[in-house]
Amino acid sequence: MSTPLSPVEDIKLASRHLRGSLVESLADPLTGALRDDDTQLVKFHGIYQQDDRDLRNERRQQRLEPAYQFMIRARVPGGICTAAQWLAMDRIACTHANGTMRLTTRQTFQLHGVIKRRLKTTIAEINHALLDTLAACGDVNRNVMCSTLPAPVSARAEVTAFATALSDQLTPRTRAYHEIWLDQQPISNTAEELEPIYGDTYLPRKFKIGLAVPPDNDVDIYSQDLGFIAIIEHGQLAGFNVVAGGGMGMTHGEHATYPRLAETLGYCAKTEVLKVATAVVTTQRDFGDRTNRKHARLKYTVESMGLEAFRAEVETRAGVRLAPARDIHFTHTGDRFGWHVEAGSAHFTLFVESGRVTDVGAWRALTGLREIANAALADFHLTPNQNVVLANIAASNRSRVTEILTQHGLGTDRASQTRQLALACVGFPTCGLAMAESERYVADFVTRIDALFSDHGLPDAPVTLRITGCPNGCARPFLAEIALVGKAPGRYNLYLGAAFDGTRMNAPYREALNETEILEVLAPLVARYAAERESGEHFGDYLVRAGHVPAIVGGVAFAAAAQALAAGRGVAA
Ligand code: SRM
Ligand code: SF4
Repeated sequence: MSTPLSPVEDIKLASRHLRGSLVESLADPLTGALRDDDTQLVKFHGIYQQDDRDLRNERRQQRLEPAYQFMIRARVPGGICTAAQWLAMDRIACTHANGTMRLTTRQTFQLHGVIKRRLKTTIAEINHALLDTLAACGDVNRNVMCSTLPAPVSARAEVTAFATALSDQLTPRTRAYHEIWLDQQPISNTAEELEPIYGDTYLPRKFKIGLAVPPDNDVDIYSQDLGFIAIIEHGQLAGFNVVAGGGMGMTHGEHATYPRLAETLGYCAKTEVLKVATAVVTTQRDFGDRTNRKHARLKYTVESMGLEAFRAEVETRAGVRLAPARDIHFTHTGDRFGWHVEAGSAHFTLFVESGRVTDVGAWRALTGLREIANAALADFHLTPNQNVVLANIAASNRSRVTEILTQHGLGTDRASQTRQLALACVGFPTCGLAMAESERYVADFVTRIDALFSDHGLPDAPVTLRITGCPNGCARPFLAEIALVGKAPGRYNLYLGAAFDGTRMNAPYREALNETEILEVLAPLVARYAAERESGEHFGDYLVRAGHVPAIVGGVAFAAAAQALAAGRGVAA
């Protein structure tokens, strides 16, 4: 007997291209929630149903339904946004959401706390600002990421244009979004509507694409389902190395799930990018596992098929023979902060702790950035690491931008390098999957780590540190030199030893530690690093070289290391 399809497959199939009963769900005045099946479908429209977890117990005691609210995620290919769009999102956040904007690890905006009866207006207003939310979530290609860091100007613009082209090519064709949120005329026969790339049941699972421009690995290219690494020769974009099969998510204790780095398929010319991407997507559509959503990402498809068979399938479908990959060299993950001047215009990368654009005390990012946008002094490029680049600032406006930043407490006292590099996912109180604090904890934890390195004579050592509230991996924790992954309130699994340039994952090191225990475990390692490191050697590289953790190659090896640790067999270095 064949394994039944996952229930989400039935919901997608019956949905008439993502319509379901969303119109009826939205109109129901008796509940702040959507019907169960519609909570799955609404993700494809860029919306998640959530409830405020800080209020859960209180509401339960009062016999009230949970405080239902919605998270809305925009689609912003490459994170490129105009001042007018920034202003619109700011206004929408303050009118319909919780008054903050959340910049995400995939270069877009999330709004939290939108209640059901404001959903439609909110989505319509986002569209009015020439942004949308279609396919920001769901079993489709998500927001396409692209390096925001300086590179030869014309080549960078060309790479960014590919982010938009890939996004356009892989956007679902259903008119459901326009009918439900934008009141456009329903089509007369949905049975005749075509989804030429996805088909009626879309992909088995979410799908993610990124484009990187070496030596910057700000998009964490090896964490993507599909990555294009720009090959720039003499200042011109020649083509791309193609990598596939990356992903971060796993489940604690389920060793058939694991994070995995993408592997190299080969090199393609610029003209072949869309063909190759479409072939990878349709291969995943047809070969991906639709029975078990925990085994449905492309990384498991590549693992099951084997890289050679996967590459052959993609080449056949694309009608493209991939050439041997070109040499590439990455130097770092994360963003480069402060001013960069190139070709007559200036760019300022602003550190935004955990991507939360708000006003807190003297740090008034919401108001300061609003003032810059109001005066149209810059474009706003959202980075892959929850920060924002104020881009294309005319030379004559530079001093005015500096003045506004200073007046709002932005960019004057530089945060430590570790703080600037740190990532934390959203976690509590909105994420329904969080097991421990992340965004609300990271600032304090970085202070402890900075103190630890300082105590050992290493003030301001650049260390990549990432915290997530659960092992789904939204802040790409398995690519950090130090990662905390939530296990239970106040308890984290500790992972150590990823490469600073994002080319090697970390290794499972200890389980379910509280903060005191984490710092006790780290202290002797930091002491040894301070004493034994080679010139310029990063913490993660040292931990591997000195044999404190193994160099993990591949997702299966990661899972084996996690299993050994859970079974009490320790860390095999
Ligand atoms: Fe994520 C689910 C937030 C990037 C892997 N992610 C979620 C949800 C929607 C929780 C849920 O399903 O109910 C979180 C909403 C929290 C909230 O309250 O806002 C959430 N993910 C985020 C964001 C906002 C984290 C952030 O702090 O910036 C990021 C939004 C990205 C975007 O703009 O599109 C975000 N999520 C990621 C990344 C990083 C990336 O894509 O580069 C990953 C790891 C890479 C990957 O996909 O493998 C990631 N999110 C997941 C997973 C695990 C998927 C898996 O293969 O197992 C889930 C859970 C799921 O899909 O079942 C998840
Ligand atoms: Fe939520 Fe887990 Fe993602 Fe954090 S990593 S936002 S806790 S799903």
